Amino acid sequence: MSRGWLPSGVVDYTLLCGVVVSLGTGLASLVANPNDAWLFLLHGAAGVTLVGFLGAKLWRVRRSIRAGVRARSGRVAASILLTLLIVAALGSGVAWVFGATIPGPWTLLVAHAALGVVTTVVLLGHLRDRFHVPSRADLTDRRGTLAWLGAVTVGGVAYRVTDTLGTERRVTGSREAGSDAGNRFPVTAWVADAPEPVDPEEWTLSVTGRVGRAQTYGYDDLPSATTARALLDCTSGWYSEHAWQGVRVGDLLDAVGLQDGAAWVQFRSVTGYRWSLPLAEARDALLATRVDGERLSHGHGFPLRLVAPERRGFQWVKWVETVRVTRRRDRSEWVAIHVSGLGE
Ligand SMILES: Nc1nc2c(c(=O)[nH]1)N[C@H]1C(S)=C(S)[C@@H](COP(=O)(O)O)O[C@H]1N2
Ligand SMILES: [Mo]
Repeated sequence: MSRGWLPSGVVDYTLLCGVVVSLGTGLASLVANPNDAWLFLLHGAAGVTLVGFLGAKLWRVRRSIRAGVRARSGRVAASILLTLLIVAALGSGVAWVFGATIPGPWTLLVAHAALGVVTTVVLLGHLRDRFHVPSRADLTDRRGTLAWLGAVTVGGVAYRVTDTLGTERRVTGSREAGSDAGNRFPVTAWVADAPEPVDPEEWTLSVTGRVGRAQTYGYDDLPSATTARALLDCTSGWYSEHAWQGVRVGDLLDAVGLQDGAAWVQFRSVTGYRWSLPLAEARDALLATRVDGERLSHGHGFPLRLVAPERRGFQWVKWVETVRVTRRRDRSEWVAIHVSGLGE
C-alpha cells in the first residue's frame, strides 16, 4: 500500500481526539459560564480542524468503502453512517456560524447539538470494532509529524477565517434578540414548562432551608429592589441583554440569616423546575420583577425570575416561589428541569 504524507494511524487518532474534544467541549458549553470564551473557541477550532483530517481519511479508505458497499458489508454501512453523522454535525455547526436557519420548532444549533449526541453513540460502536493506537513508528515519523503540524495549522487558520466571516454572534454562537426592549424578547422553555399565569394575590415567595428564621413574602412586600444589567444567553442560540430590576438574593439571605454549613441556594419554580447556585454566586444574583422598567410578562416568569449573569439561560429559573438554602447540591434538579411541566 502506498504511504501518504500522514500515517493512517495518526490520521485516525487525530480524528478520534478531535471528535472527543468537539463532543466534550460541546457538552460542556451547555453548562459553562457563557462568558468563558476559551471553551467555545476550542470547540470551533477542533471542529473545523476535523474537516481536513476527515477528508484525508475518506480519501484513504475510498476503495474499501466501494468494495464494502458492493459486498453489502454491515461494518462498512455503519462506518458510512458515522461519516454522514460527523459531516452533518460539522456542517450544521459551520452553517450556524454563517447564519443559516431551519424551519420548525428547533434552531439549527439545537439540531447541531442533537447530531453531536447521536454521533457519540455511533462512534462508541465504531471504536469497539476498530479502535487501535498508532504505532511507535507512526508517531516518530518526521515527515508525518511535519505534515500533521501543517494540517493542524491549516485547520486553525481555516477556523479563524470561518469565525471572522461568520454572522454577528457572541462567542457562544448566540445571536442577538430583543435587547433593551422590555418584554419583547423570545420566550423559551427548556422542555415543557408552560404554567397558568401566576396570580400575584395568591403567590408567595418562601425563603427556607438552612436559614436562621424562614420568611414568606407577598408580591407587594418583597424587599426593596435594585437594578442590574445582565445578558441572558440561551443554549438554543439567542441572547438578550436587559436592565433587570428586583431583589438582590444577598439581601434576601441577610434578612433571614444563615445556619452553619449553608453552601447552596436553590431557586424553585411553581412548576417544580429548579436550579442551585453556590452561596457566594447566589448572593450576587437577582430575583427580578421587572425588565427595562416593565413589569415582567407571564412568559418571562412573572412575578419573579432568577437573573444569574454567569449562567446559561436554562438556569435563569422563571416563576420562582421558593428560595431554599442547603448544605449540598440537590442532584434531582437535573431530572426536574427535564420533566417539569410534562404531565400537565
Ligand atoms: N421554570 C422554568 N424556568 C425557565 C425555563 C423553563 O422551562 N421553566 N426555561 C429556561 C430557559 S431554557 C431559558 S433560555 C430562559 C428563557 O427565559 P425567557 O423565556 O424569559 O426568555 O428561561 C429559563 N427558565
Ligand atoms: Mo434556553
